[in-house]
Amino acid sequence: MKRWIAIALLVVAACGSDEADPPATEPEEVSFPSGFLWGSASAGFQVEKGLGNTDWGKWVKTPGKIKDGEDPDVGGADALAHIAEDVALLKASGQNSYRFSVEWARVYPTRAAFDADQPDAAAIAAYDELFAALRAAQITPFVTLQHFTLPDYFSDPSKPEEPQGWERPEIIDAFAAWCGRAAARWGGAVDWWATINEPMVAPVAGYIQGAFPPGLLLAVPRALLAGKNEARAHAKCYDAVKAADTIDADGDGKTSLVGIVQHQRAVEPEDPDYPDDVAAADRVRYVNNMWILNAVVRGDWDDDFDGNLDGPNDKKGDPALAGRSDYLGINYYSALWASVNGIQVPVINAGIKQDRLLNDRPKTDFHWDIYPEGFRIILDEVKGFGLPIVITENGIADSRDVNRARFLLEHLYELGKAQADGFDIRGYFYWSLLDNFEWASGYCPRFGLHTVDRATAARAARPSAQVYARVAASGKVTKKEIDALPPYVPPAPCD
Ligand code: IFM
Repeated sequence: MKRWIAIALLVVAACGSDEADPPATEPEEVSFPSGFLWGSASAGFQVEKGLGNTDWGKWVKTPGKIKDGEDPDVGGADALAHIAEDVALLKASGQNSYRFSVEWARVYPTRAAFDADQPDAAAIAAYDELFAALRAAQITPFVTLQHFTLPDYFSDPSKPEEPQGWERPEIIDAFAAWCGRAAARWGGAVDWWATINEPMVAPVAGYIQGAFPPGLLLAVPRALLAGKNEARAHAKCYDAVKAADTIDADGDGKTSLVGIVQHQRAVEPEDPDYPDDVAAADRVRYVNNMWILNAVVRGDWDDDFDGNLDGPNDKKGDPALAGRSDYLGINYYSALWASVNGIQVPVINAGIKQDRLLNDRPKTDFHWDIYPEGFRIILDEVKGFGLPIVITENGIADSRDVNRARFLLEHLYELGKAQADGFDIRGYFYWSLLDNFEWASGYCPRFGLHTVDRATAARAARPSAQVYARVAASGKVTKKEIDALPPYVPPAPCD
């Protein structure tokens, strides 16, 4: 059915009805429990320098791959040289937790060093300094073990025809070894571990959309292989961290909480009245939001990604995978449209759009919809797993800081309502602490609560950092304060 006919029918139905539903009452205030993690997130490659020995380090040097040829080694935040300053920013903006990654390739710069377990002394010293500074400031570290980058001795985008990173079978045990060693070294400082950040994003962006290394288009079988190996690597990493980290870092009775971090989109059919688009959205939602969680929580292995467990290589409740997430790390930003029009991704048989969606929602500088209500949609999808949830990322590209306060409060309000409705949400990490290197988009989108001067690396708080500080201090968001904020204004895209 065409969209306008459907709208007309809805209008007629509404006019003809005598009994309108009473408007749903929205709480005046939502609140979060004490002990809630209030933090922000970052990732090594996006804020550190000197990671040229990674797949991304090579990729950024490849002409044409990054907007304006930008490179984190030039004009970046250089976070490991600004540890005290960044910890002070966390403190000043009321945060009690910080999510960041420790970089495998920094700690083991070469394959020989990795094989011999000879970590780089300067890398260890830098991360030790960060852990010590966080401890002194009573800020809980939340540590990601892999955030998109892989050492170049496992992933070399200059040879895209060869199996890359997650496609290579040996990466599974190698990654588990890295996880175990990191957990043994820093387990005394860390209780919260995240294994792999956004395991579905890297294969989709790298093998289907061509925006991440190895830069292939529609190479779906290779993408799916990478995704499968990430699921297996996550499970082995989980076991390795559990075995190596038996220290309760903060004395709360828990030694290590290990989880996976998923990027969930509120997946919608481009035309909700067109059954083929509705079916396409169901397929995309399943592959993007559910496939890997089914695998590592329930052990349900859908080898051919067809949505059932009837295939010859499918498995129900595989003990090598099941039960490998103590919490679900959820990154939520926005909506995604699926349709049977446009370029179709084979196997999934759908076209996907996440930028410039043609609807009335306000947009970010990155052309993503601002869609706080979508938070509840993606939370409802994962409720059945029965696990605690940590919002490991949520944020807005907003260089002028004109929409961030409203974005933040509206999303936290939705989260607070979900919590009141029984969701067990343990923390919220705003993306990001600082403006940083946004992968293929370079320094263009500005997600930070703090700006970073490209010439001097000097940081400065944006006004929204104080809005966040106020919420973290009170543990509350009220409708009144949201209503008092100016409405969203049109974005200022940088591209
Ligand atoms: O910057 C990224 C981050 O690395 C992973 N999650 C989404 C963020 C914004 O695109």
